[in-house]
Order: sequence, then C-alpha cells, then structure tokens
Amino acid sequence: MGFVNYEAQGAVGLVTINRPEALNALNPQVLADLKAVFEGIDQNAIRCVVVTGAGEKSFVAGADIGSMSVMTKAEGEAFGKMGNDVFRMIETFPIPVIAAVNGFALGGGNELAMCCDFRICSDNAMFGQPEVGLGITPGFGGTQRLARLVGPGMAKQLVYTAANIKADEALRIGLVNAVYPQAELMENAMKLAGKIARNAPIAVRNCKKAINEGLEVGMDEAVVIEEKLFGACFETHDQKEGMGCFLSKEKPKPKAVFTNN
Ligand code: CO8
Repeated sequence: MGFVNYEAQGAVGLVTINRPEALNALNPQVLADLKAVFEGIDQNAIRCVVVTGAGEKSFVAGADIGSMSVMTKAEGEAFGKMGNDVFRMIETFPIPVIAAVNGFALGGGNELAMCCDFRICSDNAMFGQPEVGLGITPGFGGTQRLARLVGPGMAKQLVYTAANIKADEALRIGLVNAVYPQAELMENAMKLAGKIARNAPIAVRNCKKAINEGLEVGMDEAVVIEEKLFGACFETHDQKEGMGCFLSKEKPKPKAVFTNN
C-alpha cells in the first residue's frame, strides 16, 4: 500500500519502506502507511516481522527534510508525536520485529531501526543522528533509545557531533548484531526471522514483553513481570507440546492460533 509494501512469506512478514526516489525518507504519509501496515499484520499467522528499505542504497535517510522545513512549532511537535506513536507501536508490537538495515539509517531512519527488537545490516550501511546539523533534536526517539542501546557517552557523542558511522563501527558499539555483504542481507534476515518463527509463539511473545517491560522498571518489579509471563506459558499448547516432545524425543509443533492459549 502507498509508500510501504507488505508481503507474508510463510510465518514471516516483510515490511518494505518504498520511497526510493527520496531514499525512503519519512514524511507524514509514509508514517501513516507504516502504521496501517503494522495494524493489518495477521498476528495469528505471522510470528516475526522484518523491516527494510526499498532500493540498494538506503534503509531510511531520515524524516523528510522538505516536509519539516516549513513546519511551525506546533506542527513540528505533532510530527514528532506521530513518529513516536508509530515507533512505539512497533517497539511494543506483540511479535518480534527485526530491522534489516540495507544502507543509510540516518535520523528518523536510525530511530526506526532502534524501535525494532534488534538490527542487522549490510556492509554499506551508515548510521547517524544528523539532526543538530539541521537545527533540530532527534525527534522520533533518538535521544532516548540510542542512549539505552549504546550507553549515554557514545549516544551523546553521536548526537552532539551529528557524525555518521559505518557498519563496522555500528557493530563495535552494539548498535547492530551482525553485518553481512549487501547481497546476503535479506537472505540472512529472513533466515533469522524463520528461526524465531519456528519457536513456540506464545513463549517468544512473552519473552519480548518480559524484556521490554522489565527494562523499564527496577529489578524487584522486573522479576515479578518475568514470573507472571513465565507462569502464563504453562498449560498452553506450546508448553505441553514442547515439554511432551522433549520427553518423548519427538519434534514439537508450536501452535499458530492465539485465541485459546
Ligand atoms: N528528506 C527528504 N529528501 C531526502 C532525504 C531526507 N531526509 N534524504 C535524501 N533525500 C532525497 C534527496 O533530496 C534527493 O532528492 P532529489 O533527487 O529530488 O534531489 C534524493 O533523496 C537522493 O538523495 P541524494 O542525492 O542526496 O543522495 P546522495 O547519495 O548524494 O546522499 C545522503 C545521500 C547522504 C543520505 C543525503 O541524501 C543526505 O544527507 N540526506 C539527509 C540525511 C539526513 O539529514 N537525515 C536526517 C533528517 S532529520 C530527521 O530524520 C529527524 C527525525 C525526527 C523528526 C522529528 C520531527 C519533529
């Protein structure tokens, strides 16, 4: 649909930001399309999502500078909220989302990658938060998620200098989990997503929720979140099947439907 394509490949959903003429820059319409695509994903059938950008050159080269150049204060704040709302929806999406960063991930592009569960990239990828060079702050979560991912010192250096970093440096600081030759990125992203999709889906969802929600609170509260989500796995088809098959030495078949767990 519009600026964002969606395709289901078995239990993996592939979301492609498709505005290559502007290096997939995010204007309000792209954000609206991205939201609509995520809202439309069949969460009973899909167990992992991969997000990437169309073309050879760019994941997302940021928020659309043309659109932003004429915004008032109120419009700027509303645009920031729109991006934050969509990215928070992706971050809290019940099933895992992998960013397959296939080129520039600048400003809003790096922020989109950072709201995903984790990032892998191609060897031509480039990351950065160039906002202060444009007279604004990162506004789609960059001042928050970058510090949480790579630590405040490195995040502040990247944000204050507006310097771009290459794939190998992104790997070194822990912004991405792996770097692949450009031609092999998507194959590896789909393989990784397929591996996640083959695991017990309720357990995978509960792991995502436990890690995300646990990181937002102190350890005493965090372990209680874990206990509840651990307990919630018992008596599910997946737990019975997974443990039963271990004991009988068969291969488990995780269930696809979530209405009756
Ligand atoms: N916005 C709009 N158009 C863009 C953007 C962008 N972010 N990036 C690239 N484009 C367009 C170019 O204008 C160009 O269009 P045209 O062909 O019509 O001139 C086309 O894409 C191709 O780009 P280039 O010719 O520049 O390609 P190069 O290979 O020479 O350069 C770069 C690639 C280095 C990525 C370069 O395009 C660039 O520096 N782009 C801008 C990167 C940037 O600064 N991104 C951050 C934007 S700010 C942001 O994301 C803030 C997020 C939070 C917002 C909160 C709102 C309140």
